[in-house]
Amino acid sequence: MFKEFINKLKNKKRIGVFSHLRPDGDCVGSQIALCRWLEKNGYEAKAFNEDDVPLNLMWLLDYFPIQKPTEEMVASCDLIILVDGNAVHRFGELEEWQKKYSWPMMIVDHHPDPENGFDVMVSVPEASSTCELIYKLFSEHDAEQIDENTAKALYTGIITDTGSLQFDSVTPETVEITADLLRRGNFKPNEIIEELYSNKKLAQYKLLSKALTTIELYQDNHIAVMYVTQQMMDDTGTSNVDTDGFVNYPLSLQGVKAAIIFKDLNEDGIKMSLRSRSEIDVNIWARQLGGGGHKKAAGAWHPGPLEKAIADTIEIGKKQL
Ligand SMILES: [Mn+2]
Repeated sequence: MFKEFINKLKNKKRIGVFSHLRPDGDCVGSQIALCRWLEKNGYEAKAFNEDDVPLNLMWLLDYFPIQKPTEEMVASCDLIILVDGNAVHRFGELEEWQKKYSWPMMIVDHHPDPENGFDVMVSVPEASSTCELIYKLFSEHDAEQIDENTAKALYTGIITDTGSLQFDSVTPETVEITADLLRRGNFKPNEIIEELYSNKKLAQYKLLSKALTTIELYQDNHIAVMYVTQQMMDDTGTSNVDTDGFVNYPLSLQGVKAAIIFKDLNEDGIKMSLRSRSEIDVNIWARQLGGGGHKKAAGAWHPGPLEKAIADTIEIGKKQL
């Protein structure tokens, strides 16, 4: 899987590794593990993201630093690798710089329908996570290079991208990989879960309680909708990042096939996250709204207002039922 990838690195020295904007656990985990692999194999790796790493993932930065890129810093790279995304515009200003510097570019990713034009693509839409792919880079090359910190970074990405090994993207192999990471990393699952999830603030639960009252069912109770407004966030002293995981509440209602959370962020518009636990493909759904993602989890933006965003989204989703 990584033969061409490894070949392409020959005679290169400085490698810039980008993860997508608004990074998640899979992004950060795969970026850090890949940078550690590069450094172990004689390359000079730099990890970049324009956005801040979420608070519950900050501990991973002890294993490899992620910096905000400047044109100057990236200009000196010989090659760029993108992880957990397959369209350059998902990586911020890099898209503009690429036009000027035309670095060779490779991707390692598991989102469907990659953009054309990459020099090497390790694109596996069936994979549970990009971290599962980076694990394979190690195992194809030299599994002994998976040290304790790398194991924790990879484990984090697999856990966060699979809802703690609950999604249908999880295969027996995914579970075998996580077992191997536990062994090599010499840690217990709860150590990572505590870092990731046991850090809720009371204010977040106050916001959740408001959001729960907005749940409505559509289309014979197959589609569930929940929303959060800027006012609700202001009243509880929370922000957009505090809505993480909220969509799982409408999604777990009996009989619901897909759920959407709408976040009304005033002048920024309406941000929505779509989730499916059925044959409904929310990637197709989100693409019709100008967004995208995976079959079971996708996102999109709507200019608003909220009522129109909900009506338009239901109208599109109806066709998939
Ligand atoms: Mn991912």
